[in-house]
Amino acid sequence: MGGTLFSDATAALKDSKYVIFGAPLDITGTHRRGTKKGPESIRHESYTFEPFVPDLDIDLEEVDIYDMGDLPMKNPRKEISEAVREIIGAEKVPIMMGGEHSVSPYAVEAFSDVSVLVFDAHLDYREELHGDPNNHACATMRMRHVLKGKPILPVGIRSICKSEFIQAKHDGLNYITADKVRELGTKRLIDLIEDLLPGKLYISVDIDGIDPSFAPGVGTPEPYGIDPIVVRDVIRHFAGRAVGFDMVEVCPPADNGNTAALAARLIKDFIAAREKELMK
Ligand SMILES: [Mn+2]
Repeated sequence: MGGTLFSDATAALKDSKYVIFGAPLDITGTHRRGTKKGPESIRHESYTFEPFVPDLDIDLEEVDIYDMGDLPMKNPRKEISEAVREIIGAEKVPIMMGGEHSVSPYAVEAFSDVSVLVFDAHLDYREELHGDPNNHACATMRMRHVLKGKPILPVGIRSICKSEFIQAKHDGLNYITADKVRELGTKRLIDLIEDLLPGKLYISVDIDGIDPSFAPGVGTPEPYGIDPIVVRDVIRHFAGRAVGFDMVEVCPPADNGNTAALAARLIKDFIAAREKELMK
């Protein structure tokens, strides 16, 4: 089966608990371009998986999921923040598929009270790049600005320019490098995230946080990355506290489909794990 909607997104909007949408923004990519095809490719690959997630004993066919399609990206900030405000106002969980990472701050600014967990290879902690504060290389900085003091924690980091390094130290920004993730192991990594991020969570997954051997279809690949199983297990652990989720930077022209498949699978795992947590 193929289709234009995410698999298992068969609910009507009014009955839905999860609202998936695409934000195919692709204007500031600095290396390989093509993330505008991300949502389409993730939806396509989502049909390769069984709806049943056996290790969680959750059947996604029984979960109310709605896919509202792609936003037009004529005014990305307005479209995304308004869509997310509407979704969370109706007490549903938004799941956004990028597009470049610049879309994440527009979603985060719709929330009034979240901490943000980011997976990324790149610290994205510039005030601007090429004169543009909304460049995808500025995503963490932008999110920090809209969070009004709530913490943001990038995990999987291994690319930081010198000015970002100095700025992060000056601001007291916590981040966890890919090497630190390996040193800690999953359980201690989860404990550390628990300590650093209180309350409700927004989870932003830049798929390039995962090693390019698992996720080669990205705009800016960065070797020495983290394992998708670690990302899955952290997402599963924190899903019950998550009120929003995004999956960004899948770049289909650089992909054989496996990166988009991994992205789709992580979205499904997020939903299944959140359902499981809410049953407890
Ligand atoms: Mn990145």
